[in-house]
Amino acid sequence: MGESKPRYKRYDSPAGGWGAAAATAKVLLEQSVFTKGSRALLSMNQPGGFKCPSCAFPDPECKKTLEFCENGAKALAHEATRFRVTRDFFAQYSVTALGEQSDYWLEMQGRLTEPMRYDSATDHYVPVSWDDAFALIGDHLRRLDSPHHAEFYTSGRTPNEAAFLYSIFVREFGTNNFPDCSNMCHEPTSRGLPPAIGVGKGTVILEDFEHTEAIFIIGQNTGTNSPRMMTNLVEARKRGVPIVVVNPMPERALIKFTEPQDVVQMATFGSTPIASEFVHIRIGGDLAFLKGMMKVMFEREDAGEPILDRAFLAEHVVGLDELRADVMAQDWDEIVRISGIEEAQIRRCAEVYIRSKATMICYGMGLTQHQLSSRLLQQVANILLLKGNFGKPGAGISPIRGHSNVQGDRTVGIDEKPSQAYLDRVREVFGFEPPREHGHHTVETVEAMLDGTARVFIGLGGNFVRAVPDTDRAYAAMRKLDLTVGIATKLNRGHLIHGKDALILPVVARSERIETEAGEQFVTIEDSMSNVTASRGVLDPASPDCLPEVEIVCRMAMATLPASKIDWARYIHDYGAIRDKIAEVYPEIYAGFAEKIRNPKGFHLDVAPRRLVWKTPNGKANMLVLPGLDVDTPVDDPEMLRLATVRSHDQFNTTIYSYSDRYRGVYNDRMVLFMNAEDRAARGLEAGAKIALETISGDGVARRVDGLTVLDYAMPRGAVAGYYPELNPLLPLDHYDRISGTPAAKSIPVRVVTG
Ligand SMILES: Nc1nc2c(c(=O)[nH]1)N[C@H]1C(S)=C(S)[C@@H](COP(=O)(O)OP(=O)(O)OC[C@H]3O[C@@H](n4cnc5c(=O)[nH]c(N)nc54)[C@H](O)[C@@H]3O)O[C@H]1N2
Ligand SMILES: Nc1nc2c(c(=O)[nH]1)N[C@H]1C(S)=C(S)[C@@H](COP(=O)(O)OP(=O)(O)OC[C@H]3O[C@@H](n4cnc5c(=O)[nH]c(N)nc54)[C@H](O)[C@@H]3O)O[C@H]1N2
Ligand SMILES: [Mo]
Repeated sequence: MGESKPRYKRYDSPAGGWGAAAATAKVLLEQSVFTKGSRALLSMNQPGGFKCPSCAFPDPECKKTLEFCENGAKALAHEATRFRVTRDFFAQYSVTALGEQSDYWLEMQGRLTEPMRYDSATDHYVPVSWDDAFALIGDHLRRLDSPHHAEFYTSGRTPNEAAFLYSIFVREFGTNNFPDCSNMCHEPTSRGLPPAIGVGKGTVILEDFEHTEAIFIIGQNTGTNSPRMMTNLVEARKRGVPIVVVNPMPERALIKFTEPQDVVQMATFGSTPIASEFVHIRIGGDLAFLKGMMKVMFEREDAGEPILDRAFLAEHVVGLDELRADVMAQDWDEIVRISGIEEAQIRRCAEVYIRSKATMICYGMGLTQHQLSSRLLQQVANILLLKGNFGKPGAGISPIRGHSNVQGDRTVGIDEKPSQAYLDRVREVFGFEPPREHGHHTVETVEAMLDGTARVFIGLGGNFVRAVPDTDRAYAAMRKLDLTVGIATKLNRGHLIHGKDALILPVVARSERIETEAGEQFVTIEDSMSNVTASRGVLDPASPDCLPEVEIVCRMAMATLPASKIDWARYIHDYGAIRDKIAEVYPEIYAGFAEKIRNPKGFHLDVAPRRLVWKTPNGKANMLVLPGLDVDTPVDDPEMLRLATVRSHDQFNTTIYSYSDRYRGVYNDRMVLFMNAEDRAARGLEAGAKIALETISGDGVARRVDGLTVLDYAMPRGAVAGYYPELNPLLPLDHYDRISGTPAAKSIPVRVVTG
């Protein structure tokens, strides 16, 4: 397991293929669920089955009986595991002893089985009844001087029904403090795009892959983090569609991929090259690259070529002249210097874009985790608008979301800055006056913990302390609280870094059946392309003492708000009644929910720009200008390197499946730093040297991570990468995008220190 010797060996084969098949078999065996897991895999993402608990990419229309995805299989195997964390386990280990174990070890202990309460006298978690657990939560919440002193976190695996009720419960309690994993993820999409195109979601649907003429994939590691999308990319490539990949790391699956469903490729060890053009961008160089492409377009238009979609621009768009002036003012030398890309390659990419009559731009954390990410995404919208790439097949903007229901949670009310119109609907439908002032996002939540105003933290899923920036400060912040509650499937660090009182509440997982008095219930999920589908678990719950998330939310509400007029007791049993309320609060998109969800393929929520309707204040698509070429504050220090914290192929966020990262050639080690060999040599380091990294920041806090092994890797000069969450101690809390609140986890200014 974790203790094998580190090995580093370049991976030159295509991604996918037999390696992926072998990895799937291995994880099912490791979790002792070969038969059960394989059976469950057959109903994953099938009509009548459950939705994959891993990523948010939609299902390919049930074309194949088993849509093979190695990382979906890992997520399922870890959820369906035979291993259990019981009361005996907690009796054996004190919380201090557990705190010394690795994240990987904690994960491998298996599923949580009964509610536990922290006992400070013994430093152990001890069993507690569900009734007492809810009473404790109610007591703490009712005792607060203000409802704003509690923080209600959501992670994106929570289904719509539970998230919706949670948003109503917390608002009736009296606050909009909804820190959310989305605040660390695609929040720049949710906040940056609405002023531009009127909606904070993607406009592309799966069918668009069949009509597109060019695909750009910017800052997203598809083969690892949304592997189902590889099928669409392979199909597009086979049709001859150009794919431009923009990334500081030459991610293996985006270079060459063997489709595990393709019998011929598998048998002949064949593969499909994915990227037709690989753009080896410097970290944070995307704004310069995009402006470079737009400059080519304006230059050629000025020279008399009809490049822009003039009719579309005239009818739908405001701000063309301002955008043009900004782009034309940029100097080619600066564009090349900051992007790290030669002018000739930028011109080639522009040519791909200009020639295509329908282009989609897909992006991930490489674009969203910078200090100016929200405004950077507005530039992505700008370039699409220039050629009218909205409202037609094969075109549009496509944020590749993270957690399987992170988009859905936001749609049904998990939002620290709710609109007044939405709050009015809540008042009409539920008959209480919701709080009107904005609540805390993730960074503000940590700040409120640090300054002592936050007293209670409730985590509906997730692993907050491990996911947020500034690990050491976050731990200290969490330990100041009066109560911390972890509603979870698995034991994680967040349960061990806790408040004076602490609860661990185990839930029924996505792949498991939910039986209530009213019979079997299903939940619903919204994927990254706004499709809403039903999810029905097929396995037995990990333990009879696990509760569904819906019931936990209802019983927290009943224990906290005894005078509430809302029929929480009914919602515990009848999920259809919850969906009826969702339809009442969101009639525009959810009218007829009960009827529509009967379609085994689900239904698509309206995304107005697909119809060329712009829900912006002026009713138009707006080209918004971001001056300059930098998306992160420049740092004047010759030693400075930009650090991107990324995921390995064998983790799901803070859950570590193994210490290896096959496609990047790293085995049995996560404490590595990917660096350009010349940057290494310039620092007088040998390949494989052990170093420490220190953050460069002006706030007087020392941030350092020791014990990193330097690996020569095809990184651009000045750019380094390493793994999240191990490197989160280097990420300063105030290094974030001011519009969205998203920590700039892809651009931490660091320097190497030795000794
Ligand atoms: N198996 C698995 N699936 C997952 C997850 C997981 O952990 N494991 N996590 C889920 C979640 S919550 C999310 S949000 C998504 C995350 O999926 P991704 O968005 O793919 O996330 P990351 O691995 O953080 O990094 C994305 C890519 O950004 C590149 N990058 C770094 N800096 C820059 C830059 O400045 N510019 C550009 N253009 N690229 C840059 C990195 O090299 C990397 O390839 O995946 C989801 N799916
Ligand atoms: N430095 C750096 N930091 C980052 C990132 C980065 O790229 N770099 N990425 C950010 C991103 S994109 C995200 S989304 C966040 C992720 O932050 P979180 O969503 O908070 O973290 P996860 O690791 O996904 O949460 C894992 C835990 O969720 C619980 N869980 C799993 N399934 C279920 C379920 O069905 N129900 C419930 N109730 N609980 C469940 C398990 O107990 C598990 O331990 O991290 C962010 N932090
Ligand atoms: Mo995410």
